[in-house]
Amino acid sequence: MNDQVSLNVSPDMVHQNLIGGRNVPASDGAMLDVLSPVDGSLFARIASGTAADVDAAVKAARAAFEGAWGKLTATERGRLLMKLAAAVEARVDELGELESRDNGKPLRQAKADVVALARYLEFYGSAADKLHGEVIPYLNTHFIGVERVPHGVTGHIVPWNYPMQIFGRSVGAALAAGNATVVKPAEDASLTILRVAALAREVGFPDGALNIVTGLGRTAGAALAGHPGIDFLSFTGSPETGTAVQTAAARNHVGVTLELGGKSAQVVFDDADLERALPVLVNAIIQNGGQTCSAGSRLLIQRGIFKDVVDAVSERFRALKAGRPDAEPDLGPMINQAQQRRVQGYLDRASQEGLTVTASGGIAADAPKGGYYVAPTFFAPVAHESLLSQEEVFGPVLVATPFEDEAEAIRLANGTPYGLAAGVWTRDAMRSTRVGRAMRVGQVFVNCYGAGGGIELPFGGFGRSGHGREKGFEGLVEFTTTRTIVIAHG
Ligand code: TXE
Repeated sequence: MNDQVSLNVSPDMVHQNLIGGRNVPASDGAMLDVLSPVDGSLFARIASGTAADVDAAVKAARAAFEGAWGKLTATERGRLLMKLAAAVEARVDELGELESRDNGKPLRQAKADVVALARYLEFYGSAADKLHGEVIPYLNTHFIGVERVPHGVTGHIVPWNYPMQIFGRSVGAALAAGNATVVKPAEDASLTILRVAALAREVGFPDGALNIVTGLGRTAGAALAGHPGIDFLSFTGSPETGTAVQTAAARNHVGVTLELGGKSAQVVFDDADLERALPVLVNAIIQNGGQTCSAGSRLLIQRGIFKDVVDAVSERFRALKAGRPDAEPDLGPMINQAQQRRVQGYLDRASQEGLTVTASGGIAADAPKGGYYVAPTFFAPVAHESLLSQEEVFGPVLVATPFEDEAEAIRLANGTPYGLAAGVWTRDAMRSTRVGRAMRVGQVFVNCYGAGGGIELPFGGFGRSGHGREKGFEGLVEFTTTRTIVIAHG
């Protein structure tokens, strides 16, 4: 029967928080239902964490930081992370299937996320003992050392779109740097993070180094953001919640990295290699159903080739299908009904603005009826000022806007409140460098588009896309601060 999705996971899994190395229910026993976006069915139950749970987790982390975890050398921490990387990598199928069911990602993408998580853990594990401080020349009578030290206890509020990757880049870096961590996964995608935390215990992480409190943002998330025992916060999610998290952090005078999404442009000049560009341009918005912070959601196309590119993109869009993740569709369902309605709301408002759909894909006939599927939709031309050009839809919706020349391309690309990523397509090397360097974003891709990939590459935003950097060595530095030691010796 079409509505039956037979992924290899138990339908009645019940998950508890992980606090101080123990699986514990929420302090008041409350649970949340986990619905699979694949078919809307009840799939698992997780603890609905409370402020008391967050408090217990922060205390457990502090005890670990001051105890067994804090006493490890950087090399020992690194080795544990490498062991965890190997344990994750050995479970690509299991974790991939769990993620696909929980989050709705095509199985292929979910497994790619597992591999990326293993790579993050490996990258940060191997970097743990390579984060060196400095010696500063000063007075001849003094020796000055600057050491990189962990913040202490770090809080990590993780969204649902790439749970494993975002856990890897944020928690992996924090642990490598020596912090003890408390993680609040998104209520819609907690299961793989809980599983990875269980693996961390199995490979020998000391109790309390990694604590997980699942639950709602407004309760568990807010309690973590505002907890006075947290020394640094990492948040990925919406700008609105980012503001709340940063405000809470400010009350405790602690730093925070915020990654808040984007409205990233792909700038296509008339000398671009279109054969190379086209599949990438489409994939950049379709990957993960457009629920990617660095999705290439705006196409800026030079006027002379505008019609040709729009026709070619339209042809590809018409062939796209959203469908059940185990059938390897172009895209799976949206994460939940709210997100499905949000995307539909943007499409409705676009039509009220007078926009007509240029091309759309479909929903596969065997997609379960209760799932949160949305057909990919392409609009061209769309005015730069319109809602669809300015706001992050976080769904499979692409807009195209023509430009005349380089100056206009730069103005349009930089013309939203966001600034996360950009793509530049041209065969002119000088222009690619000039335009690339004019982009007010954290990552620019020339004749390619990473759309979130790149474990080694510093990543983060300008403006409404947030601040601070994760990924790469830069991400490791972010989870440290410095201590300067001045030693008089003469
Ligand atoms: O985000 P939230 P939502 C964008 C995207 C999407 C929109 C809404 O445009 O359509 O945000 O998604 C926790 N204090 N992105 O509602 O609320 C929450 O439990 C502390 C972009 O899911 O930001 C979850 O763990 N925490 C994005 C996390 O914050 C709170 C990824 C993200 O949820 C909280 C996701 C609170 N008051 C959404 N309220 C990206 N940058 O990739 C919620 N949370």
